[in-house]
Amino acid sequence: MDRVAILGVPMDLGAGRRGVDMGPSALRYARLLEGLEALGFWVEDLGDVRVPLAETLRRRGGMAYLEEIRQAALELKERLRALPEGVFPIVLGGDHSLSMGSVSGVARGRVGVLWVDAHADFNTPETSPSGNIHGMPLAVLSGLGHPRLVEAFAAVDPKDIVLIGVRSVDPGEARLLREQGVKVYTMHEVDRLGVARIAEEALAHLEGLSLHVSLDADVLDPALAPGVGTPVPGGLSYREAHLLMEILAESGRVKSLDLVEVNPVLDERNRTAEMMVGLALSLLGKRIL
Ligand code: B3U
Ligand code: MN
Ligand code: MN
Repeated sequence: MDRVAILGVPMDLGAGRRGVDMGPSALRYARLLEGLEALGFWVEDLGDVRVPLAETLRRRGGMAYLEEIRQAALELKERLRALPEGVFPIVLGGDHSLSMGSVSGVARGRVGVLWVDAHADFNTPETSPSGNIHGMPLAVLSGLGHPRLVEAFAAVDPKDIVLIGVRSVDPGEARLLREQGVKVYTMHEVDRLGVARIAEEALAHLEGLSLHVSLDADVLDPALAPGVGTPVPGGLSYREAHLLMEILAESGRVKSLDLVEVNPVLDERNRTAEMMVGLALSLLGKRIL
């Protein structure tokens, strides 16, 4: 039977607002494990990676949490590395800085990354307007940014990255994306081409590679997913998001998944977590008929 491992990272140190540290609980409460079992998977919840609480640290905000974030992401990386091959890991966040650990942890050789997000997360400390590390993980994975992070997590060729759903990019970040040759489908392309065409182009662009999907809840329209720290209007609809997951599932090439940036403090009756669990199930093969 196919195996899934669930691993939580209750971290909000990379975000500008508190609350995404409760994301792993909210996603579990939305019955992720039961949903996967109903699909026929053998599921093991491995619990959470240790992350210090912001209140226990004397420093406040942004880059000040660099070492704590690095340590948590490193622990995630090691735990993913230790999983037997063939186990499908689902990482529950937590802010998106954890994906430095998830992507580098699953990268056995070359990996294609599908980063599904309202933001590009391609800032460096120099280009970031906020200093928040959750705006930097994709740059770090590509080898750009703070040396303490790059030496620990650089793991992908920027040409093996496809961004989908983007609608908020900082000026220096936009320049880096262009320079590095990252493939970006903004909401403009989602509207013009449709999600089906984008999914097929993305799969062709990453031809021959195993894939990691990093799903940021804020890619969804905030009307649908209000439980996020940095909502941006004009996001993916319920139907677009599910169709994207279904087409990726059909490819049979997706080997790992992050569900990040769910903020239960800002949510309405856990609907954002429920939406994310539904998308995970579609990505793992759930069908209407
Ligand atoms: N690009 C901005 C905002 C942001 C990035 N990721 C999230 N928000 N969630 C920044 O702070 O880097
Ligand atoms: Mn993100
Ligand atoms: Mn985002």
